[in-house]
Amino acid sequence: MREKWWHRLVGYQIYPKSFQDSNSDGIGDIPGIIRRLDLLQELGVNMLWLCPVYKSPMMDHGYDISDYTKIDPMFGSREDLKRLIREANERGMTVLMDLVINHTSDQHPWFQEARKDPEGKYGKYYVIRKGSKDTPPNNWRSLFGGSAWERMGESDYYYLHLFTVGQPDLNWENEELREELYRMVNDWLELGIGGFRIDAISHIKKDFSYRNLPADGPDGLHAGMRWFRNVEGIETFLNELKQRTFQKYDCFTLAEVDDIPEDRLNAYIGEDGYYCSVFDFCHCFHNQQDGVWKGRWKEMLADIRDRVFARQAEMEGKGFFCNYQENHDMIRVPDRFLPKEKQNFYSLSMLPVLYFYLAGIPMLYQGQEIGMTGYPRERIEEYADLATYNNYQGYLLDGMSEKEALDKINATSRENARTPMQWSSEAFGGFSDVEPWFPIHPDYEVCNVEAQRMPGSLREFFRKVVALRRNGTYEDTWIYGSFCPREQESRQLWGFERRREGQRLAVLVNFSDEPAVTAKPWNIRKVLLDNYEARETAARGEGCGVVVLQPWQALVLELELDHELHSFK
Ligand code: TEU
Ligand code: CA
Repeated sequence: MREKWWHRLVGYQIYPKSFQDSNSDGIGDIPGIIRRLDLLQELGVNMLWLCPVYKSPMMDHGYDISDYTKIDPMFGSREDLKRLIREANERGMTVLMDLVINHTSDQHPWFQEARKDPEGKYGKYYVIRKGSKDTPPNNWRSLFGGSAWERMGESDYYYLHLFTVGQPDLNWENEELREELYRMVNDWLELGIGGFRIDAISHIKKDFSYRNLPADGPDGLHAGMRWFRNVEGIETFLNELKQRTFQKYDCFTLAEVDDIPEDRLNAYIGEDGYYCSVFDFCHCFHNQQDGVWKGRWKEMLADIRDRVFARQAEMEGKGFFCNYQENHDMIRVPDRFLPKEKQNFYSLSMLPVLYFYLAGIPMLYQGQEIGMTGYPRERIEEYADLATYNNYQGYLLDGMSEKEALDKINATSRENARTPMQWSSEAFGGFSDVEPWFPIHPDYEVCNVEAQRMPGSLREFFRKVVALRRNGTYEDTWIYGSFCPREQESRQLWGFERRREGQRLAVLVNFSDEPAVTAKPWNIRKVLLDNYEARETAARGEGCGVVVLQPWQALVLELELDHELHSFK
């Protein structure tokens, strides 16, 4: 595999609205991010992905862009962004912006023009179709609930919005529009960013080969994914986008694409793929609080392991997934993977070890390093997100009581991950000196960065996890080493090796609350990381024997090279 600069990235996602306020308006901003750069450097990451900071009416917190060329004044100015890029670079970090080009805001001047003349130049920038007074062009359901179509005034025209009603989908079939987008993308790259996280890009091509489908819910609508996700023909757009923009800058591109069939992985993220990397979605819909996994967290983690390992095998030697456990669209991982009563230092510290040493680009989300969790609300009005409201309405329509619907929202809403960052035990967690736009989790008094800048804390453990991933002695094996699953028969252990000439590294984690013993001997040369380090745990076997693990014990190991090295695979 040809080496690339971005193979060495370890990312940290920032949700700017909730990261750090610098001008006392209760909203996080770019100068606030700059103020916290030293702490990010201390954590050890070398790539920052900023969720959108462009001009936006904030119907979807910035994923609805009304001017691609401007920074929203709420977040600061173009000068602030330039300073952030410079200061991040000085600390060895590169900055990714979010690229949202499946849709704009309905406040974008293009859409304002389209409203006036749906058949005119700008009407052709969007996906507009004729329906009739009460009947939209088809019964697709928006990804965020309700019809995906919105009527344009009193006319027969409807516009498509796969996301909120304030996010009309762009018409990628229109070359003129594509040219505008490429120009814009190149302008941002000229500013010196390291690349983009690319939003919802799997949806840019739509297939209109049907009108209505049988309803799949009480709302009479149909989820329609296969007509607007990874649709045949999207490849042409993706190739063109890459050639006209990213490729010229050798930038890092990380796309949000779900459900790529194995036979297309190479086209997507192979050496000459459309993108450098894509998020691996394979665990995203696992939540021990909800759905099929309710109350079955151990089985769930075993299932996640099997899926992640299968994905690793599919990807071996082809390219790089981005591995992560949290983002701004999911509840926090302690709540998703572990019941409340099982959340403690040991269980939380084993979580990053599960994914940081897999093949791919590891990514953290703000607050993950201190173990932030969700803040269940008592009233639906305490949520701010439109998608969350739509889901709530959907649950009521499905026959749930208000209490049941709210419980489900508390257990699943993506807004749980969007509470303000907890920096210190000061008022409002040091996030702001005024009431934040979205209430901070009351546990900030104990769970905060300042309290965890000391030995034995979760954040310190995350620092070690990152440092070991970037340690020059092992880094090439983490990046380019082969992947070999181990202890796969176990329902408690998450074990694998990474091998490269002259080096065998391994991860061995007990993801359960009971002690565990390996089935096979592990030929340990050196323990590189152990979340029980601070305690006496002589139980661990060294040398040639089987390994006994404490509940939640997470080990990163260097193994002896031996004759088995070649026969294992
Ligand atoms: O999310 C897109 C989204 O909701 C995905 O789960 C989508 O269903 C997936 O692409 C399916 O393949 C992104 C952002 O992360 C989210 O915050 C925004 O609200 C959304 O796009 C709209 O911009
Ligand atoms: Ca602010």
